[in-house]
Amino acid sequence: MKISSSLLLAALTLVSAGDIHATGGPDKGPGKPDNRELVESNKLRRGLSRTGLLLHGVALQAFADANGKTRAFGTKGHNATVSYIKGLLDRTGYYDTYLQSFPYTFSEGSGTFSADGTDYAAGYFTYGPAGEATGTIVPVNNFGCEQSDFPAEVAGNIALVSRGTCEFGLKVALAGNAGASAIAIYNNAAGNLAGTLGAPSRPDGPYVPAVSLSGEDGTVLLAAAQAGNLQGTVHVDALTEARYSSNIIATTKEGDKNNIVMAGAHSDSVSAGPGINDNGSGSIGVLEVALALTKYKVKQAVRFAWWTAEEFGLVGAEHYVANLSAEEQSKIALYLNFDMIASPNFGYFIYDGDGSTFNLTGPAGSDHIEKTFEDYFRKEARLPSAPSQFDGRSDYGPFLEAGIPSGGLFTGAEGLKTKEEAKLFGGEAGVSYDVNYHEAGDTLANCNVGAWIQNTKAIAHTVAVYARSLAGIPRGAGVLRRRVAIPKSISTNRKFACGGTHNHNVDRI
Ligand SMILES: *[C@@H]1O[C@H](CO)[C@@H](O)[C@H](O)[C@H]1NC(C)=O
Ligand SMILES: *[C@@H]1O[C@H](CO)[C@@H](O)[C@H](O)[C@H]1NC(C)=O
Ligand SMILES: *[C@@H]1O[C@H](CO)[C@@H](O)[C@H](O)[C@H]1NC(C)=O
Ligand SMILES: *[C@H]1O[C@H](CO)[C@@H](O)[C@H](O)[C@H]1NC(C)=O
Ligand SMILES: [Zn+2]
Repeated sequence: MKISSSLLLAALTLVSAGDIHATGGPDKGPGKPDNRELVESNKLRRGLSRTGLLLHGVALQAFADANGKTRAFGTKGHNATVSYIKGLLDRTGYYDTYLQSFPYTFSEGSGTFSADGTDYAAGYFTYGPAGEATGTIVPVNNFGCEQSDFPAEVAGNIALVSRGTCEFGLKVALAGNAGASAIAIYNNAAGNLAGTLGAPSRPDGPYVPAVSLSGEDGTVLLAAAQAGNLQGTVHVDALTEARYSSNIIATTKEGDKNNIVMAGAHSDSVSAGPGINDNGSGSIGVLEVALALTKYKVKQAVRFAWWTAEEFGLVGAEHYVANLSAEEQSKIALYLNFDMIASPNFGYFIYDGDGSTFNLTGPAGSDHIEKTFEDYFRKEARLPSAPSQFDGRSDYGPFLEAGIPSGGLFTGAEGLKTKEEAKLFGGEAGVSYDVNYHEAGDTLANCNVGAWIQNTKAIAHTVAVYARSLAGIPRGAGVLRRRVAIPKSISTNRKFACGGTHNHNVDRI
């Protein structure tokens, strides 16, 4: 699909004139009877519009284009996204909205690496310091997770170590302790590596300039370094600074605020790494449902959230949950997460909340949410679905840790579609769910609009079901919520797909 500039103009004109979705809301004018009905799945789904999804997509695209091609947190493109979403919600009069603004350390950079005059493709680790170093490339023993793994010769030289066993941040800090002038970490499997040091600093030692290398290059370099006297140069350019950005929180004015149905997505895109972009399908799907809901009454209050800084590690959602008192947490009946919902080679994946497939069971009620989605796909949409690993590595993680039942949808990322999945969903087996992702070109053309619409309908269905009734979700004073620890060993390695925001930079190990 080609999005023309006239469609963009139409989108922005419509949006600023308030022509889309401005009809809902409790304020129907003086004297007019309020004849709105209780929300119902079929009706809410009929209120969704394909044009709405596409127009919001065009708007977000325009914000990115006008602001250095990114909507990463801490940039004007992200703030424009936040203003756009909040503005549309406020116009309905249906929600109490607020921006939860807070500072977080922003980091971006790039790295180069060469050895004996040959350049190797190198990546930057989020939070790595800038700097340049030249010296002998010294292999580190084991995985560089113990100080004793670093031989004395790394002092003043470049440490070379494999990914694995412990966090990148620990390897870099221990290299700093050992006096290394820089470190190169190579992938322990084929392919490139990118990740984060996890925090701007850590107590184990000082960071030194760090670059990532592919598994293939790492193997070649290790052999050459072991053969003797391999000279290398590491160069890192980096910017690290505190930046303010905002979560958007919108709660229906109506409904039981002691039993809140919550749904969220994140509003930031990744920063402009090579070939990395985001098209916000999850945040737009949630927005479209939030706008359609304004025509109806709700029994339970419904709260929508658009999180900031997911790219930097679920920061917005973590900040939100950490800032809730225990009482406020207990008022949230459940949380629904929508992140990547329009991957081009998609599958309809539902978080495995009951642990039946991936053995991580959510707080009681998560099983019910999974079943609600499954039943919807099977009986209403008449579409296949499959379970998706429920690993807490998106914005629902902090909710699981707080014992709040959670669920959500996912259309797949960099993983390869299996033969069975291709039979089930169509598309190509042996190809990534997001194969088009890295191609430059039209944003919306990269999204599977059909999957996007189907998933947005599934969001609407689930919101409608739980806004009417919390049957199946344990509630009440006697209910003890089981907090679920997110296993540290799970490394998501998820690049994000069209509209997604799972970022490779989230990997810490
Ligand atoms: C974005 O919004 C936040 C919160 O209002 C503000 O503090 C920050 O300066 C803004 N950032 C940019 C880049 O405009
Ligand atoms: C949440 O943040 C607000 C504003 O910073 C603060 O006043 C409040 O004490 C925080 N609440 C909790 C429970 O952390
Ligand atoms: C499932 O998880 C539990 C708890 O983490 C663990 O004890 C058990 O061994 C796991 N089972 C399988 C089949 O992986
Ligand atoms: C969406 O992705 C395309 C390419 O895949 C990119 O050009 C565009 O800037 C992205 N849009 C947004 C809003 O991030
Ligand atoms: Zn994500």
